[in-house]
Amino acid sequence: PGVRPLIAGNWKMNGTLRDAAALAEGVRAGLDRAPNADLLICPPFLHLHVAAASMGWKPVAIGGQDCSAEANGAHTGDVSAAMLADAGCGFVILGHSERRADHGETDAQVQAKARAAIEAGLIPVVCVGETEAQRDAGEAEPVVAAQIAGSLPPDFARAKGVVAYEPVWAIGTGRTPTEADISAMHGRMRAELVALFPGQGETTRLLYGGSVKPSNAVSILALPNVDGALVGGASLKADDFLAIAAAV
Ligand code: G2H
Repeated sequence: PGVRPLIAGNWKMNGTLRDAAALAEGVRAGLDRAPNADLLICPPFLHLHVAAASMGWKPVAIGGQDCSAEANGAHTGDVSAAMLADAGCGFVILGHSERRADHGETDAQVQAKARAAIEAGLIPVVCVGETEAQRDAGEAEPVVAAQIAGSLPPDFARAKGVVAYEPVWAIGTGRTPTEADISAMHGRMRAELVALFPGQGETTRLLYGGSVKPSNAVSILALPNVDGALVGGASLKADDFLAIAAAV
């Protein structure tokens, strides 16, 4: 009851235009398997348009995997939030650990991007998560709490922003935290959100991400304060993605 789950597919940097069209069509064709979740697919920039078109431009939401903090102008190689909205996006993933690692994105930069996304009418999906060394040092919760405080702009909850917890050591590795660890972290994140956004943080959607697959989706998605999943590898097969979405 309350928050409708969101199952988001992060396609990362994979596939061809033809693959993107086929994958989007596969998800659309199987939609009735997942009546209890909202679905979101996030193709690479160049594949957004073909994915949106084969989706029929609606039943499944489309998102980018990043956007610029700037509105327009001399920013070679960047893509603005307004361009994503114009291409059919309703969402954008921001601050994924791969962008924080590959491009040195900081909490302040992620927050600026989230502001730009909201300004353009997009819903930001902001990713947070600790490294293995931080977890081993017992710092996982304070690290994630600091990322939340630093990466979310003041109007984040009002704009229906989504937060995804992705422990860096669980991404693409096949390893997942224990259910107790996920519950504890999501409980802490909920408390941080309620403190930051009283009256709104209670219903901010909190996704879990990191090696979610059909075989672990039922147990992860049943945990308290887990309002959906951000799925990488398993979102590249329509059947697996739909099986995860059917698990809520
Ligand atoms: C974490 C996740 C999706 P995967 O990056 O964002 O990827 O499911 O492959 O671990």
